[in-house]
Amino acid sequence: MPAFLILHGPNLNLLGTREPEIYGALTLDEINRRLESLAAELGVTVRAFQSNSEGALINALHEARGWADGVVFNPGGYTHTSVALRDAIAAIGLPVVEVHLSNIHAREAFRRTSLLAPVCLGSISGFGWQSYALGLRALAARAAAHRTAA
Ligand code: CA2
Repeated sequence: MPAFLILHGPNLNLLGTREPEIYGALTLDEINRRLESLAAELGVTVRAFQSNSEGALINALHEARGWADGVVFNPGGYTHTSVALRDAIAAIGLPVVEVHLSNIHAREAFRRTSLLAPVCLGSISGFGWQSYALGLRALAARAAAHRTAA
């Protein structure tokens, strides 16, 4: 069964406590539970991990090479700054879908640039927690198509 890492970056542990008008009212645990239900529907498995540390996110991406078929990644503020995360995504050779709760193109100018998007399979932004769901659906469909082709 295809397995996917759901990776959450800095400050996303605070979801549900502040700024619900931008990031929605769900907590990170609630989002993870919804993604687990969706995974069961899609016939895939997911493991979720959140860190506020760039190094821990890089380690999680490296470790995913050993077990995951792809990654749904909300890099948070590191989206706009991290060459190290970009290098990690490029290095692991797994399909990574960049997701954002808010529409990063409709916010401050500094959020409109993603250093990571060019090395990701695709990017989904602006659909709240459904951005993660759409990313997971895309990876599950891709894995199914690759299995059929093999
Ligand atoms: O829209 C997204 O998902 C972001 O990745 C969220 C990041 C932001 O820096 C990106 O530009 C877009 C910020 C996450 C902060 O999350 C909070 C949640 C609740 C309260 C405060 C911050």
